[in-house]
Amino acid sequence: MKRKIAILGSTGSIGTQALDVISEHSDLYEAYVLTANNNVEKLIEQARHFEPEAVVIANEKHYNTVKEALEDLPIKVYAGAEALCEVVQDTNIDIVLASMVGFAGLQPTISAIKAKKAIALANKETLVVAGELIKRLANQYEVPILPVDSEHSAIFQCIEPGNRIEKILLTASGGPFRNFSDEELKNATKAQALSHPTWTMGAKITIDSATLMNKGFEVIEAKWLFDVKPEQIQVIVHPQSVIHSMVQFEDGAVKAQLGMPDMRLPIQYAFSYPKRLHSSFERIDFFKLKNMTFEEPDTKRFRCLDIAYKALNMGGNMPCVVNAANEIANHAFISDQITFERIAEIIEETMQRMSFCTDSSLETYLETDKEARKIASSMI
Ligand code: MN3
Repeated sequence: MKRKIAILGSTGSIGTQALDVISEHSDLYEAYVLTANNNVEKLIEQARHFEPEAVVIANEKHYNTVKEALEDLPIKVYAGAEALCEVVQDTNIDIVLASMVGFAGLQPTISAIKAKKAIALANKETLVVAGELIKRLANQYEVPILPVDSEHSAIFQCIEPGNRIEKILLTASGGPFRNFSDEELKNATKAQALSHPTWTMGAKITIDSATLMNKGFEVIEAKWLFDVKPEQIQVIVHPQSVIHSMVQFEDGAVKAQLGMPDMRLPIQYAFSYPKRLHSSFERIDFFKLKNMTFEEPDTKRFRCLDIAYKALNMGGNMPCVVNAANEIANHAFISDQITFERIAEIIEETMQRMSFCTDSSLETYLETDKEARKIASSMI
């Protein structure tokens, strides 16, 4: 029997690559549900090609367009955020790939956990905002959370059941502005940020990668996925992005997972775990790999990494505050409303102005998110 996969965010970078993996292994997997936020054209194209059981367009105003375009096919069409939460509960679904962008990924993921679906998690904001809650629910419903983020997939491939992790060595490309002077950083543009040196990704995560907030979020993500303390996670800048991350054990041994930068590998591994499947992805040629370098992250110029550590150490609703403020600031930068430097400032100021709360309920996160967005928006 083919495993049926629901892809939340099928038109994004991870979603389309997940569909490549499904095409490559169509004897094993089937795209059962596809969803998009606004990208109607691509969703329709994907639906006509893969003929899933259902599609969801989150933005309700596009419902009629999608419905009409798929009229001749036996595909159920739904719209709205509620529908996302409902569709993942279909009893036939085996795996839910959470690859939506931002806070929007949280509630459908919770809904999928409660319906006992295996979660392939690409949406890091879910663990950033609500790590404690998600971990608790995953334990309660006995649901595996399989990391799709390349670093966390690497760590997942390195860990040994029963052997304690001494340290996680989380690698970072350093982002597109790594070598910028202070002056260049001041005038950094979104176009410069969007030309990421090693990974091709969506706009939001590319800007997060330029500020190092993406790496900060990955630190938080690693804490929840692998149950380690913040001080056990060390970020190492490795611009070649060949080592996807490493784990150091109690005896000092370090294991690394290496590969060419290609997200299809971690996506495929999350689907096939614990087995590995054949792939035709590019292999590493060690003789062409002239060097691998390692640097300390520059947290003076890229303050978002420290901000994330601070939020993680504070705990409670602070990571949720940081995520919300970051989504607002990130979007404002993409829309040319603020300079690059303002991103970190807006996040820090939002943290100062928000009230701290240790409760880890969904209601608290929803409220915190709303309030933090309001405060961050008022600074733009
Ligand atoms: Mn990553």
